Amino acid sequence: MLRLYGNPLSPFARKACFIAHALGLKLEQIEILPLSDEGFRKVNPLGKIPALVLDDGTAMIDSRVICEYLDNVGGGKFFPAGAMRWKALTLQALGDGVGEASVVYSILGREEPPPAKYRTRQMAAMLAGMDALEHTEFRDPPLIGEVAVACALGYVDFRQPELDWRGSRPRLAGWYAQFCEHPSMKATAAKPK
Ligand SMILES: N[C@@H](CCC(=O)N[C@@H](CS)C(=O)NCC(=O)O)C(=O)O
Repeated sequence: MLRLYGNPLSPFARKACFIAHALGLKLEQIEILPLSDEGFRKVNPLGKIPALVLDDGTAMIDSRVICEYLDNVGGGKFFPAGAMRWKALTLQALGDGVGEASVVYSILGREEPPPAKYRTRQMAAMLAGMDALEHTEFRDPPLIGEVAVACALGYVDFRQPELDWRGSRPRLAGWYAQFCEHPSMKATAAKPK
């Protein structure tokens, strides 16, 4: 059994859950909040989710490694070979970067007072990243890049609902609305508690 430490809200954990769902792989999901779980460092010394633990105790960390491993064991096609690979990995890095900026922006917002300069930098990364995505040709069927972008946008909607990113990015908004219909997006959407 594959054990995934994650949280339904994390855009990075969602990537792994999306790939597993799309490939019909079963994951035992262990829900944690990494910032308040010091014991989790035994699994991932960095204290970040997601982390995947195999039957033999091997731990894998970072969604990029975990997603590629799941794709490999599930016989998937989310990580292509050849020239397409670098495009897909670059798009994954861009999507993850938007997600990471959104995560950090929201964590910094909880500080008193919020560090304005560093938050502004995260917001700038988020907005410029989405500007670049407005001009991206997305693939169908999706590769890992498309999955990363969609998980990041879902997280931005959750954490920064006031951000009208769709207004000036109609192509990205249209693509995302359509991608949300993917069965694995529906299956991995965080449910309100
Ligand atoms: N590059 C990592 C990023 C993972 C990450 O930043 N996860 C966040 C949750 S969304 C986390 O665990 N944060 C806790 C911390 O930074 O201490 C990945 O792709 O897995």
